[in-house]
Amino acid sequence: EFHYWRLPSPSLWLDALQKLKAGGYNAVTLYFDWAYHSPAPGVYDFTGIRDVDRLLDMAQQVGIYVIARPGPYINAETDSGGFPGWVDTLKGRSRSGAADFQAASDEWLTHVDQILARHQYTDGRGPIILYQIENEYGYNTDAGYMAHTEQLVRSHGISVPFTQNHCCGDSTWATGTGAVDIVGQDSYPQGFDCSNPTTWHGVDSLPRFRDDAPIYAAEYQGGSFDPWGGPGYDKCRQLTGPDFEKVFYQNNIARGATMQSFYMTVGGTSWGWLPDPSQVYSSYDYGAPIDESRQLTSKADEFKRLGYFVNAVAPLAKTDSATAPAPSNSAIHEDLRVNPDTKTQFVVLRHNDVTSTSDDTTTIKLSTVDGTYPVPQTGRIRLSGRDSKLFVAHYTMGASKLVYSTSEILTHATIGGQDIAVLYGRNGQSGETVLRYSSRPTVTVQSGTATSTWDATKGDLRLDYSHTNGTPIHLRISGGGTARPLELILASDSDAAAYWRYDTGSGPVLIRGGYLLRTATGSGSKLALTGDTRSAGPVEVFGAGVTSVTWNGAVVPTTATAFGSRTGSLPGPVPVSLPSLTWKTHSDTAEAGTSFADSGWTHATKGLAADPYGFHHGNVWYRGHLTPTGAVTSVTVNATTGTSGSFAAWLNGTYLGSGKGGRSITLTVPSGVTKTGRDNVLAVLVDDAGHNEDFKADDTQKEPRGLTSVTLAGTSASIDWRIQGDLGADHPVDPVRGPLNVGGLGGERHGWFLPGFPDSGWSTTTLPHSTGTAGVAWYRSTVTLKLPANQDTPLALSIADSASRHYSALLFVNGWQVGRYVNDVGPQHLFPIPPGIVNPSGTNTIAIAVWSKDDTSAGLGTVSLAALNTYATSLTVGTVQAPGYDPAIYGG
Ligand code: IPT
Repeated sequence: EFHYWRLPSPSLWLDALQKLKAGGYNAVTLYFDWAYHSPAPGVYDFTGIRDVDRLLDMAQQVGIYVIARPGPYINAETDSGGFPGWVDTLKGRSRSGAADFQAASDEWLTHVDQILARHQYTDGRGPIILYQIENEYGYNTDAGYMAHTEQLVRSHGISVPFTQNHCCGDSTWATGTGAVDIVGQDSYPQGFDCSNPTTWHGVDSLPRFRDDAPIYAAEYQGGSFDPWGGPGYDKCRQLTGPDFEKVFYQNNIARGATMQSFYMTVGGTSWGWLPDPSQVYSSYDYGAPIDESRQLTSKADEFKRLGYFVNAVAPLAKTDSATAPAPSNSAIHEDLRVNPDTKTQFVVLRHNDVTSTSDDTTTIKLSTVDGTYPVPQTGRIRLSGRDSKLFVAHYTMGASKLVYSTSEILTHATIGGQDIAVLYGRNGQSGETVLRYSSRPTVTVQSGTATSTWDATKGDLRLDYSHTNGTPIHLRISGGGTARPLELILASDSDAAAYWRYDTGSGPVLIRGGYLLRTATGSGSKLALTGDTRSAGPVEVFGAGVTSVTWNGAVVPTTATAFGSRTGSLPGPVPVSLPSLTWKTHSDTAEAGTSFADSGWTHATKGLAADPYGFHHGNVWYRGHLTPTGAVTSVTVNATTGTSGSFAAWLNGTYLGSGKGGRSITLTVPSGVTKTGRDNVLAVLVDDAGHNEDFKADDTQKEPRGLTSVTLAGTSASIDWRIQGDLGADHPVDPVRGPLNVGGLGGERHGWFLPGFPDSGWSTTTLPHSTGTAGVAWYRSTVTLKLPANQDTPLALSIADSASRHYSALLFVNGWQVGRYVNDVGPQHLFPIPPGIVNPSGTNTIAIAVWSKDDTSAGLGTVSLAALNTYATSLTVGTVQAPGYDPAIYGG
């Protein structure tokens, strides 16, 4: 799973897709977020950062299939689960056949299907192979709505099979009205609490919902989200680390799954007001194999080992469950699957209790058409701690016949008159591979150590060896009646993950080295490679007849090896240095004062909730006018904001205090503040942190946002309210950054976050800084970058401060709200900024709106730019064009 809408820089979509493809994936599931495209009824945008046509073209170019998931409901820890703000104001129940909702949903699907229909595999025109209707639609279901939606989508020319991802609730959509073609199961066996990252739960089952459809793990846990105040994504990455991947994903194969999608595979950013408030903060890194700043983690290595195997060993696509004799060690569980056509066997071993961390060894018994074997014949199979192994037996591996191996298969290919197979195992553990020949073959151990034993009766060549980090064993086996020699590479897990396989127009190539191989194009003796390096280092190339290699356009001198490959070296990146930041500041609490003119604000005639006025995202100001006859002694305020949201109140410009959303608070009014018999202004700033999801289709996303109640002590005067939110409301003045970028702070309405805003009148300051006054203050920095060309340098804004200071902040880079920081809650302190948003060789504008909750700790800690890494790359990144400050729009 990858979310283009969590990466607002289209060039980087190609980066993500290339990393998926290179990492062994043959397909990607994509949610399409309705709210991201539609600020108002009838208004849809599919341009720029919303250009999904371009995204699907990229998928086609990269050669990766797409499972499209356009909702209309998507959940996804995003505001309203993907419903636009305007949809939350409809009367009829969402995700039902209620006329108003149905019409809205039809409108979205009509727009998005028009694009999706152009990219279908069934028409030979694109990558889309499947289309998901709705999302985890199990509770409160309406079969009429489901059936209607399917009919509508078909009428839009969508011809690929329909899927649904069952999670819970009664309806599975396997049969009856509204049934889909392929029902998958969503499963997150580790849950979403990353605070105990070594605590595992048991394995789960994967049901087959329909006899005529594959077993589909529609969303299988690829990481976990993390809430405000949570333990952070490093812990999530540990909870769902390579050991978890290995055990659980191989178990899915053992259960018969032939489709598995991993949620999330590419982390992202819930930039602007995309986050669903109760589940996530700005980072949607998810502890995923590819992290929020698009870097490959050790989890990507495990996916690669799995993906390369799935792609290389075709008989895996059609297997039946079979009964295996019990392993010698009763702590070990064995699953067996057999391909009914080829009789190839797949053995999956794990601990009975997958949470067990014990170090166990076992032998197993294999019975295949090649005979019956105690496996291994020397030594034992080891499962050291939380581990799983998937062995293949009776398999035609190119021109060779694999009887069995206790090493796992990464990949194999016929390249230039020889077969190459890469098998791997844990560092320090032994392996045994048996191949069958009609006569004794010639075995040459070219590097490392292995022993070979020939059994003339059976025709078995048995190889025994140990997997060792840093020293892959190379064996050449020729003769023996086979059509081609086999170059067998026996590597450790991590050395195996260093290989890249690519199928070019002139056949497969296998490359070892580099950080990432993006493309490989072969023509005759020439092989053109593009990719990334983190440092200079060696490269090895297996390619049929290849004598000349280029890397990112430059010739790489290479020499031939005894293995049939060529080796050379690749250049690395140059170091990056970043300037320190200088700051200007200005306060932004005019809206709280008595002299502020609010006559242009919307009169709150429809109640206090913000959504009915079109203010769906971000901060909202309220100004209430009252004429009390006696002194107001206290004000009791409540606001519904979503978790992590807060509010603050002022009377006649005097700060009364603040509260947390959803909790009523009584704020004392100091004496002398009330002006009896005259106009008084009670100003309240509310931080609407976003709408809930609608997981059970019961309209929980419609919980109102904004002020919910205000009562006064000391007076019975009524309050006449006016409300102010983001400029343009549901017709945002900046359609490029779109409806989720800004709210209604004065500085947001006046363009203080934008490049080009004239801040010359602001005061110069340094960070950390104390303002001494609760309320909102802005900080701006203009910084010139000179990042090295042809390098991918993921940058981040880094904020540090003592958690004893009570403030939150909106972080803008070049006008884009890249994150929301809550100093006293955390845990996020590092906010990645995607290339394309950053100007790598010129001026960049950082603007931070800080909302301090008390006078004593008001201000901002230290803020710096950090380079998370740098890679020499072939990736080219286009600047994301977006408007700067325009006095005609923001000057009023
Ligand atoms: C499942 C949702 O389908 C997906 O959108 C996302 O929210 C995911 O969970 C969690 O990140 S719902 C879950 C309860 C199975």
